Amino acid sequence: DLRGYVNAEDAMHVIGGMFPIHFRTILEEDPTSTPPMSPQCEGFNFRGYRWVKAMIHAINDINKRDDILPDIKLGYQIYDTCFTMSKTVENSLAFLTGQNETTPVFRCSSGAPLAAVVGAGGSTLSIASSRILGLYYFPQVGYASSSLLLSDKYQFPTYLRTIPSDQVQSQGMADLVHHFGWRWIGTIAADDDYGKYGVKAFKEKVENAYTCIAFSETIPKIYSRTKILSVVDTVRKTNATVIVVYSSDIDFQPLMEELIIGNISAKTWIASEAWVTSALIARPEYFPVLGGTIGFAVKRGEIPGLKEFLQDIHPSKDPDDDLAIEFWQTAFNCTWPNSSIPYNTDNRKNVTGHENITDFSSDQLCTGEEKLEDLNNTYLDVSQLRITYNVYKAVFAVAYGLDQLRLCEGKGPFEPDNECASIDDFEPWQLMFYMKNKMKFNVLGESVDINDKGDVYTPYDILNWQRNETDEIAFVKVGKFDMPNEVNREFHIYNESIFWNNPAASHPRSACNNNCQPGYRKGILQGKPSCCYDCIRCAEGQISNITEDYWSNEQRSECVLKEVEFLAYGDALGMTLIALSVLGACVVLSVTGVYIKHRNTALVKANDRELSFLIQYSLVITLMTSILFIGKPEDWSCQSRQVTLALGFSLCLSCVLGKTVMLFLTHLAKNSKVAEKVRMCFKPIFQKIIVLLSVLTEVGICTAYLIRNPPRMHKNTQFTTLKIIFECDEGSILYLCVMFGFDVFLAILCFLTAFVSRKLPNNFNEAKFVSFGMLVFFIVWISFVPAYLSTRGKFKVAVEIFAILASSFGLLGCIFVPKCYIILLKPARNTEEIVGGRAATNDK
Ligand code: TCR
Repeated sequence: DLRGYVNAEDAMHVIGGMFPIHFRTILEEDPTSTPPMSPQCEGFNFRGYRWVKAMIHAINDINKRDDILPDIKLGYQIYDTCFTMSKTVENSLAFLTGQNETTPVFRCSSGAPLAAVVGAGGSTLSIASSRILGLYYFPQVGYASSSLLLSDKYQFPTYLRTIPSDQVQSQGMADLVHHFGWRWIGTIAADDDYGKYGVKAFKEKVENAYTCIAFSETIPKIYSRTKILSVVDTVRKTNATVIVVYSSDIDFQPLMEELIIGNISAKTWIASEAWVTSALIARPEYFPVLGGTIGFAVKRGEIPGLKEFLQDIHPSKDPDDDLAIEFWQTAFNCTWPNSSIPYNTDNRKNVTGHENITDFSSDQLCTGEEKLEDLNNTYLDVSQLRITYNVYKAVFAVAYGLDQLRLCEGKGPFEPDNECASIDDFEPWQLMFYMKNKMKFNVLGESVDINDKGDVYTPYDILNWQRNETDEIAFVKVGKFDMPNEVNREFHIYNESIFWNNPAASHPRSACNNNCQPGYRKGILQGKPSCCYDCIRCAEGQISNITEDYWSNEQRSECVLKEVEFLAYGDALGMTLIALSVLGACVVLSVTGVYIKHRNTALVKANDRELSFLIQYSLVITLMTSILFIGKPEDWSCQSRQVTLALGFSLCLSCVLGKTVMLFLTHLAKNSKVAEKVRMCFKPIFQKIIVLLSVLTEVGICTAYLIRNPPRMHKNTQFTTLKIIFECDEGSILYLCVMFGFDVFLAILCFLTAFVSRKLPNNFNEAKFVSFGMLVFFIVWISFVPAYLSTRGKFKVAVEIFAILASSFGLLGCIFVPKCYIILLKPARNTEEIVGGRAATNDK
């Protein structure tokens, strides 16, 4: 059993301490065959030993000072947690009961009351002990437990710490990952409250649409080779090149051994605080795997006099100081004469390479002449005092709390009558009162500010593992992360000074798959994280995001001008249609020619010659408007085409109406005297007035249309992404309907009047032919509507031109062809007698 120094009998207050001086307990073969005993520990931890020394050094420093706790001597009582829960719980109970069932490793007190406890190293241990100590409101200051759980003051009301919570570190790691654009990250966590909650916080902060977690592994707490090998396997198989490890060095080391055996390289490791500067991991032989590691380390400090204090150790100084002997034996690999203290034992089962109980004790005896200066060992390395510095601060926090309690005079905070607690005799919870409030003090010129959650916010150094000239690992500071409070943060990194451990020695990429090549886009993979995607060749036109006039090229990697569609003059269809309308116009003109030549014959003169010429003229107009429909639409052509067409038709139909109204009146006159009177008064001028009024009405409608909401040229990309269809947006559909509706109205009037008088024999059955022509007109336009609505693009325009041509030809054919036939081929019938009713229809 191990005992500490006993001196300083005048110590008035004792500060408890818990440190991992050994790595593990020795597992009992069959624990029920003997009475229960506190297990033995093995695996000497130089680093933990240094922390212990730092605590003692801090107490010595405080005892020497006059400004803090003058005339009050502090003592200490330090236990070894052996990095295990059971030992820690046992120690906590010993602190509370004062019963020395377990012997403290260090003790410097006269049995004075215990004021507070510094420690328990790892989070799991702090949590376990804090649950017990918290019951009695016993103050506890942690120096290395950074798990976020400990910020919860409902569960851990008396826990304070001098290390920032892992919220800060996880945020820093997430910022680092985002800074380098890594999108596919593996995580490995120790199976404890540090690893699990650290990784959880990291995941929450790092994950976004572009950044995903490739795998999450845990390192077993109790050594198991199979479990470790499965982690190695995952690391080997993954394509993530960046791996975050949240673990203490002690837990990580067995995995590290296997990674070396598995020869896994070209990964960038992100180290958490607990192993980034650990001598256990930062070994030259691990460099092939771990070189280039980037890690977070809490702020470094210098503790004056610590180096000398550490060096002031020799087994012969105190033959009862078992730890000094064990230290000496382990450091120099020799056996101290007449000592029964074992060292370098390893009782783990199935450890890599060696089996069961092995004893590495050397036969060589220690001489006591060994030189500490020659020793290259973490214990003496004071270049990276980070956690050690936290230990120092933690001791000061307790001292500062005690000092506050001492300073209370007169009115105090405690019930029942606002009393002060006496420094000579107080309860731990009374000290807790002072430690909870306004914990702001100075240690070695640095201000320490413990907030109401018991947390501190200190900056982190970002370290990079590089090799120095002597082939050792150097921790090069490549950046800084500071989070002075929950919201603000500052992240700086000096990219150039980073060493990257990959063949290219360059900043690695980490993504689930390669970036999609130009011409490919991301496609979701079912059941995979959003960072893993398929590269799918872009569909037609998908690159086009610059302007809609552009279209993807063959390779889909750049934009080319989109194909446009409209009915061009050069098109076969366009040319045919133009030819047809020109032909139609020629036919009409030749009819006009015939009419002019035979202008004095009865047939031409019958029923108003001028109207016939106007009809011919308007047919030329309507036939020629089809030319406006062809060609690339422009605003002007869109506006003129429908209007011209409507006006052409209204002129044509109103002239026809002028004629049929006269026929209608003649028809009526046959049956009634009144109608005969009306007909007699009806002068040819009235026919022209009908025409004028109709055309003026239509002009009015057209003008309103053009002013209120005219058609415009429109690039239609909705219908098909392949092309842009150039078309006319008709503006106001209402006006359009009114405009053509008026034409339809005229046509219906024509038809009715003509139909009623169809039996009239005069004018060579003009009424019959007109009603027939109107029927053709209706049929064409009625069938036009569904055809028009169901076609797209240039064919839509073609359908309309067809309708125009068909109706014009229909009118031409029905009204003029029979007459020309008589004029040209049967001139004998072209006499006034035969024309018949001449006097009736034409008052000349
Ligand atoms: N927090 C760890 C333990 C730990 C540690 C260390 C152990 C930290 N830093 C350095 C050894 C050395 C950070 C925990 O469990 O909370």
